[in-house]
Amino acid sequence: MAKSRQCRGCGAPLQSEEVDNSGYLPEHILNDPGKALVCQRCYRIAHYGKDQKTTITPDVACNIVKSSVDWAEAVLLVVDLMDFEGSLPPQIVELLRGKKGIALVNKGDLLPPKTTIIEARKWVEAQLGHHGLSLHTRVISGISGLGIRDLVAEILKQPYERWVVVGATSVGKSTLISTMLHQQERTAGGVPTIAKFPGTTVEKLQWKISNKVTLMDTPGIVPENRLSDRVCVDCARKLVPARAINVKVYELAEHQGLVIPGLAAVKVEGSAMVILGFTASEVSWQRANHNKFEYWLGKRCADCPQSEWITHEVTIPSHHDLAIHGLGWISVRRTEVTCALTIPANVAFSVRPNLVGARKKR
Ligand SMILES: Nc1nc2c(ncn2[C@@H]2O[C@H](COP(=O)(O)OP(=O)(O)OP(=O)(O)O)[C@@H](O)[C@H]2O)c(=O)[nH]1
Ligand SMILES: [Mg+2]
Ligand SMILES: [Zn+2]
Ligand SMILES: [Zn+2]
Repeated sequence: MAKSRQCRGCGAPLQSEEVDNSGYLPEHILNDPGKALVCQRCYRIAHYGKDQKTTITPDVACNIVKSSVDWAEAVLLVVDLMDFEGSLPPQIVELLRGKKGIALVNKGDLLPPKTTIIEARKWVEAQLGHHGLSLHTRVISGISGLGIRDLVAEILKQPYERWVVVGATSVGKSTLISTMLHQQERTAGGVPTIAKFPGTTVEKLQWKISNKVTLMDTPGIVPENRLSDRVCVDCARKLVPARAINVKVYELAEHQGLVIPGLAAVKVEGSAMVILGFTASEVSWQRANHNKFEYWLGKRCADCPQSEWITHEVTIPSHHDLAIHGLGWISVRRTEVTCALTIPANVAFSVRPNLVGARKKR
């Protein structure tokens, strides 16, 4: 039996008994020693971009990450700049306390040109500091290659040989490793599988980026309160940040607010004002009259788990964002705004200093 062999894309132990389980490969391929071994699911993702449900549960993912962190001498923590709070769940913060390593703020290519990389790095460093993590921080892009050469140089200079790449699902851990392997011309053994929906990597999997340094790819930790993890596979694909940031300025008259149909609504109180709406995925905010909110919220996908709506009273100070984990954010500038935020019951939100645009003078 070839049970000890792993899929080179997602890490699953290869098997030819259960078609619907991870690591499946038809027997004649599995027993062919000459073939590059990737499981059927990875093959379909890579060749047809097919959305294939994950087979890993959040508990199993968390245990795999724990043992990988124990194995490693240093960590590469990956967070998604477009969903910072949603991609830094408390389990990760706990796991990494006291660990040596580097925090990587991925998807830097999606930043609007006016927000500099240095600004974004400082913003993230301050936010990480609030969580008690004082890791050296770099803004990168696994897709465009931004900052990757410098990152590899920094890793190779360190005395550590075993590095683990950790983070929430869909933040771009496997994309980062793949880009490093390409830059180091070490793709002969394949590259990790990348997909637009969460739960792609299902086991730990080692990759060498130099003769000395091994990187461990790991399954994503599943944040408990991120909208993109609370929807069906099709909707998850639409919500993962992968596009240039979409910023729109909305002039709201009295009795108007912003909605993302079927997902969220922000009812703004008070007279006319200007609000900015941000997303970096396939959905976007739209302006709506208060009396149409129910109609827009009712446009839910029938395949998604239907949790109840909860309305939160939120005050957003001037120059702050209201970020809905796994969805997007709105931003106010000169005036404080009070609003009623309606989102599914199991989704979290944060109020934070604004990421994009002029900062409040302190
Ligand atoms: N725009 C942009 N998209 C990115 C970047 N890195 C990753 N992505 C996209 O984010 C999605 C998830 O990427 P993966 O590398 O599979 O993420 P992961 O962290 O390995 O996910 P899991 O294995 O599910 O935990 C894919 O659609 C990628 O194309 C980046 O730097 N910029
Ligand atoms: Mg992955
Ligand atoms: Zn696979
Ligand atoms: Zn859905």
